[in-house]
Parts: sequence; C-alpha cells; structure tokens
Amino acid sequence: MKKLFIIVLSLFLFSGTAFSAMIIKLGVVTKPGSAQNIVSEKFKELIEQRSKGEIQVKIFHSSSIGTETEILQQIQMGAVQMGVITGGPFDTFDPIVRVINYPFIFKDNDQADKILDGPLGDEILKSLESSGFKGLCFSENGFRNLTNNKTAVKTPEDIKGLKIRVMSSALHNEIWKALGANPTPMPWPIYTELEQGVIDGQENPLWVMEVYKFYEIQKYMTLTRHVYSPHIDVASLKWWQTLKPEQQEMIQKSMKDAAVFQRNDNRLKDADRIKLLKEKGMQIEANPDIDAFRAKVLNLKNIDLYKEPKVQALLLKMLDAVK
Ligand code: EAX
Repeated sequence: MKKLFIIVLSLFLFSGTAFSAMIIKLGVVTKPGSAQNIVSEKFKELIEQRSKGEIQVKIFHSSSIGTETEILQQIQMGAVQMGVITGGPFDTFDPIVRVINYPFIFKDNDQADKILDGPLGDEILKSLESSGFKGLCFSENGFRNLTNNKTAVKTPEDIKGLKIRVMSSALHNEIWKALGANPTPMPWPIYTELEQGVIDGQENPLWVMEVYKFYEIQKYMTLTRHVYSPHIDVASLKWWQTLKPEQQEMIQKSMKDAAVFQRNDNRLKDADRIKLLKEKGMQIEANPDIDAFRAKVLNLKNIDLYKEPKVQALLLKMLDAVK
C-alpha cells in the first residue's frame, strides 16, 4: 500500500514538473504605467507567446518585494529571477555602472543607444557577472530633470541649499553636492516626502512627473537632463546557468525587443508630457544654463568613486567615444 502510494505520488510529481510552466519572478519598484512596467509587460507578452506558454512571467511591481537594492539582493541569491532596475542603486553592486550615470555624458537618445547597445555597453553587462547578475540589455528611465517646490532654477546658484532627494547611490549624492544642493539619498517612492516637505525637490525623467502626479506637489521644473538614466534589465546568474541555451536565447531576445519597444514608446510620449505638465500648472525652465551646471561637475571623473582601474578605464573610453 505504502509502495503504491509512493508510485502514484512520484507519477503525479513527475507529470507535474514535466508539464508545468517555468515561472519567472520579475521585480520592479514602480507602478503599472511606469517605464519599468512597460518593459516588463512587453517582455512578459513576448516570452509567453514565443515559448508557447512554457515560460511565464509574474511581475512584482510597486516595491511589493522591496526596494531596488533589495530586489537586486534577491536576484543575486536566485530567489527572484529577473528585474528591471534603475542605474542609480545598481552602482553599489558594481561600480562600473557609475560610468553610465556620469553627468552630461550623452548628448541625446541616439548617442545613448549607440554606446549602450555597442561594445562599451556590453562591457558593463559582462562586468555584472562578477556580482552575480546576467546583464541582458538596457531599457530606459530617460534623461533626468530637476523639480522643486521652492524656487525657479536656471543656474546652479539657484539650487544652493535646496534639499534634493537622490537615488540610493553614492555617485548621485556626489553629483548633487557638486552642483551645490543638499542631497538626501532615499529609495523609491518619494511622493509623501515631497508632499510633507521633508525634501524640497527631486530629479527624474518626464514620465515620472506625469505618472506619479508630481505636478500636484512640485511647482518648478528645470530641463537639466543632467544624467541619462537607463534601467539595466537583469537576470540572476545562478538561475541563468540552469537554463537550456534555447531558453537563454529566447529570454535574451525577448528582453531586448521589449527594451527597444519601451525606449521608443517613452520618447514618443515626451513632447506631450511637457504640454501636460504645463497645463497642470508646472512652471518649466526649458533653457537652463547647462554650461554652468556642467562646469560644476567637470572634475567628477577624478573622485574616488571612479578610482578602480577597470572603472576609470571604461569612463575614459566612454568620454572619448561621445566626443
Ligand atoms: O523610475 O528612484 C528613482 O528615482 C528612479 O528613477 C525610480 O525608479 C523611478
């Protein structure tokens, strides 16, 4: 009887595992409609279709499994398989990521795509393996802009002493110190802190002001475009190594297609966003003194955060490539 039970049980388990789909847990911190979710939903659609349902994706959004730092830790351990994570918090796991977040490095979207989709971008993705990540590709948050609730900002003089929330990243903290602000690192989300005046301002791409309704609580926006902010679309290396080559290829290709889709989608919507934010009452400075901002961060490449030889070498290559 006992034997029969074991046979029946193992048959059940065998058929259960043989025919059940693989479930990928994917983590993002933002809510549906946000850049990270648009990539993730497109990826889910493509991979479920292309694998004929054998690979399925469960998206955990709105920080339901933690901050970006906590999602990355779970990906390292293999408890979460994938994530679409902003460059900022990523740089504590691998300092090479600081190279992409170097202020004013890319002049436009085309240049960002060309570099990140090329050999220099590959070097960054490859480097992530040493901290337990399989870097798949880059999608985008976008060029970051400053908003605040105290004063119109045109030059760096205007931000003196402003309390600006920055991402959990030593580099972003340094950038805002160099620009003369009073930076406070904190993880996403930050609406309540802005609303209650714990911080005067923040910096993010245009879609954030729309999707998170920052126009309700931030009066001034300056199109500083100080940092191009990509997401790194990653998988757990531990998990990746257990996949068959065909599965790896399908996941890699589907994520890249999703990233290209989302970057275009984000850029197409940007013109209307400026219009909408003005209608909602934001006062927008479209022509700040970028040269003055740039001058403040010119020496950043010499700070300790870029000292590691591998990081310094890639930064110099990148600075040369964007000339
Ligand atoms: O996309 O924390 C941040 O400021 C990020 O840009 C966030 O993921 C919103």
